[in-house]
Amino acid sequence: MDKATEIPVNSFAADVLKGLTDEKKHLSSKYFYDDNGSRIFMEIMKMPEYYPTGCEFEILSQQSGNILNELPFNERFNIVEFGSGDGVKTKQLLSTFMEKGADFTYVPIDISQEAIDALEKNITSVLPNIKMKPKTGDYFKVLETLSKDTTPNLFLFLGGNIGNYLRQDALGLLRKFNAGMKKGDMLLMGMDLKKNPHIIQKAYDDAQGITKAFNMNLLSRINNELDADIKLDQFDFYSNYSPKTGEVNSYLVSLKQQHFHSMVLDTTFHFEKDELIWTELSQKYSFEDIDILANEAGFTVTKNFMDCKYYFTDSLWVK
Ligand code: AVI
Repeated sequence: MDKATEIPVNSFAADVLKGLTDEKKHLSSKYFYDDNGSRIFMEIMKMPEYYPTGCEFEILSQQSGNILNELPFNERFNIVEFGSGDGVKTKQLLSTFMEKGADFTYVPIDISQEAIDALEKNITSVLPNIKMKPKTGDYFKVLETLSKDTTPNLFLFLGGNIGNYLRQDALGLLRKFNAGMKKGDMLLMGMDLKKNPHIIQKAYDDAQGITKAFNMNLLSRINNELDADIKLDQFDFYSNYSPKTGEVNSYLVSLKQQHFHSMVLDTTFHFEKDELIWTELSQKYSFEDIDILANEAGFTVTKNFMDCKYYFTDSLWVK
């Protein structure tokens, strides 16, 4: 049996094997978020250089009343959140909507039951009267059930997560969201804006090395989960923002010609000196880019809600 058939498809193991044997090496940023990586990401969100979290918090704490005013619903509606995380920012929107007397049910969706349980506890401790129907599992299965009932929906996809998808994949995901939505349903998209390149560069290459540790965690995962012998100090981290394309691309860099072996994959991986492993795309958008993406996915942009520095937008779209 060859290696490709021995290793289950769609697993970390299969993706590492493919990513590190392709001509241009790559590892997906979706694998950043094991327990350790999620902890490092929390640290990133607290860094002064990493502005998106604070900007989106500001938007949702100060402008949720304006967001509510833009919703065309005059009956009960659902607020459906994809990948809800810890809910710190969403809480701002939910509490304003409740203060203003909006009649809604909050439906957070996450693949992790643990994350959903923590979120429910967190939200109900401050908003005990909230109507909440958390769902665990696949976004699209939940969308299918929601599209069968006539209640209008406001969908939330916050945090700038769309920027971590390649253009075609982002479009594919948004088209799938669109297909599961009813005419008149709304989508609030967190999107990071193009800005002074120095600000973006610092956010993804901090002096303390927290973002480096976030990326290096991929190599630790390979060592721990795939029984490998990568020497972590033989790799560095490099991240670059290109104002021309709006892309931040992040990489691990091999500091010398070297190899490592994984017992689980039964494979030795070779690296040239200075060879790169591409780890992440974080796309930044202009308002024109946002319009084009929304239109190509079947939406119209209703309004953009920005922080006071115009660094980040929660962009409200209608189907
Ligand atoms: C989760 N995602 C939106 C973050 C971003 O800004 O692309 C992940 C991240 N990568 C480095 N810093 C933060």
